[in-house]
Amino acid sequence: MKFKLLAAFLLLSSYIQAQNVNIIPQPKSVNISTGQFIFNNHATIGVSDTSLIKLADHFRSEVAKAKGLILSMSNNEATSLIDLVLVNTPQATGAYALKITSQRITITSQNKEGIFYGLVSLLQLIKDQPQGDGTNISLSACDITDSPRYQWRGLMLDEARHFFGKQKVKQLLDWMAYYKLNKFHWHLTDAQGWRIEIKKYPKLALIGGIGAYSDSSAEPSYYTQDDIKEIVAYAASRFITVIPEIDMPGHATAANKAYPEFTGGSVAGYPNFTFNPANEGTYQYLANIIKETNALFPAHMMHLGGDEVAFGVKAWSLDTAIAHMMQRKKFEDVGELERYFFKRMTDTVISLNSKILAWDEATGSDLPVGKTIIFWWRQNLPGQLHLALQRNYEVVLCPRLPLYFDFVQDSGHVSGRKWNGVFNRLTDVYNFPDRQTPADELNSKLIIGIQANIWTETIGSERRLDFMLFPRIAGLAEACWTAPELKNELAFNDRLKASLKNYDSAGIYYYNPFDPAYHPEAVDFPPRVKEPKVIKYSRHHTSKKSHGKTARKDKRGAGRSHKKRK
Ligand code: TNX
Repeated sequence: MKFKLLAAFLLLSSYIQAQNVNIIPQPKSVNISTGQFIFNNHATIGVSDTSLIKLADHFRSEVAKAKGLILSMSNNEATSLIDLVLVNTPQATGAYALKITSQRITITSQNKEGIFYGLVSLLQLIKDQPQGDGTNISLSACDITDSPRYQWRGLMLDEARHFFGKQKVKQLLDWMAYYKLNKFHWHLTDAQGWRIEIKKYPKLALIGGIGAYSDSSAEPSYYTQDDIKEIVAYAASRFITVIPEIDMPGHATAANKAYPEFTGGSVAGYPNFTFNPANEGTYQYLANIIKETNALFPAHMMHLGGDEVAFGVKAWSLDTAIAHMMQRKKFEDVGELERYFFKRMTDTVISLNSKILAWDEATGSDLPVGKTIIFWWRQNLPGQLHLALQRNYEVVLCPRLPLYFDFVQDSGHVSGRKWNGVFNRLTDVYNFPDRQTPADELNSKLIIGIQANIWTETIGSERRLDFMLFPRIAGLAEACWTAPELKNELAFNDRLKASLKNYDSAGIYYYNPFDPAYHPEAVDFPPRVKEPKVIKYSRHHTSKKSHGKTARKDKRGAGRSHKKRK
């Protein structure tokens, strides 16, 4: 009896083993059938359309990297073992079907994105399997159909605070593609550094590029326009759109270091934080920057920031030229001036036929519906999300909780942010947005997707960047892609556990939530011991309407030192 039970157990467990289809993000439907496809050097690839050759090539090089198998292209579709087929039936962008039988593998989609994602799923299945005897990898026969929940599946990297460079960005794009993420938001300018070459204003990169958050005299680091083109092309071949962010009118210290004639002045803790709204030259200068930048990014989307202007805006109230301008224009407060500034610059973006993207502060500026995407980041101000939807703006959800990856992810970690003690565990990321967002908003068609943001004040090395990103990026992927009714955290954890070996073989220094001691926390800048809180009365932040009601509620912004804010 005992023996029979054991045999039944072994049979069952080998059956379960063979049944594993470890794909992250979880596809829409997976049906396992009987049989195995034996994958080896003989597996030739055929395409129904020459436009798919590049995708096949990409897949071939990934398989060669992962398993050392060299696949060849077949010019005869009938005899190829892996078929990529574009079909005419209408489908969502990115949707695909992947069918594995013992004879053949077929990927079909109506669009190239879909074929690409089908190949990514296949690659994940291949990577999941042990090599077998010699070079044979056996894949369970199965039928997968899949399509994404959201069309915006984003990741933002802040390279202004710390610069990582082309190789790291390419690696990041590889992993984004691996997880079917498709929007790379590149935060290229901020107070601590300007990271994009602008030919008309070379000092922006040469002088504005000096320094980093942890070292104000670090040698200039920035991307040349050729670098940018290279990255954009690299991303495009992985179906990732790159969106540059040129932050204005705040977070402008680095630019103002290079061209001080356009500074909006300084206040304690925020030297030259804004551009000068009373200097007509500022608008032309920024318009030229926007034009040059826009020409490098074929997506025709520009993020103009627009966040946290309140930090530097006190300097505006102290400047006589700005005061005169406000009188002339009959502006009631600096908030109105801020909106005027932002509107002018966004008009420039629109005149170039590009969409405007901006942080949720911009919800109050009268930006054109249909051409604006609002990034809701202040989770403590749900009213901003509500307002954006009410005004019919498209919205990307990227609330600090749980989507800021500069936040701590484990109670034992010391470096990184928390919000009143709350931080961003993998489970929080995974369960977003369904547990956290009110149903009527969640169901709004205007929510086009979600995005995680990696701010890098505390991240100065690739090792720590990895540590903060992996495996939360996997949780993000499933939050972005998988239909809510199919999400199953236990199953996700199993798939993730099984795939950690891929991080190991890629040399990724990841946080292991199943074994936190596996890689100790990567700390680049040991946190300073906290000073006791002193609550000061700050006239600027508690008074006036620079941001209307909402800003006043954002208490984190008020009266604290720069490093602790936001
Ligand atoms: C808020 S999100 C910021 C960034 C900081 C980040 C740190 C946003 C629009 N502004 O400037 O780097 O918090 O978590």
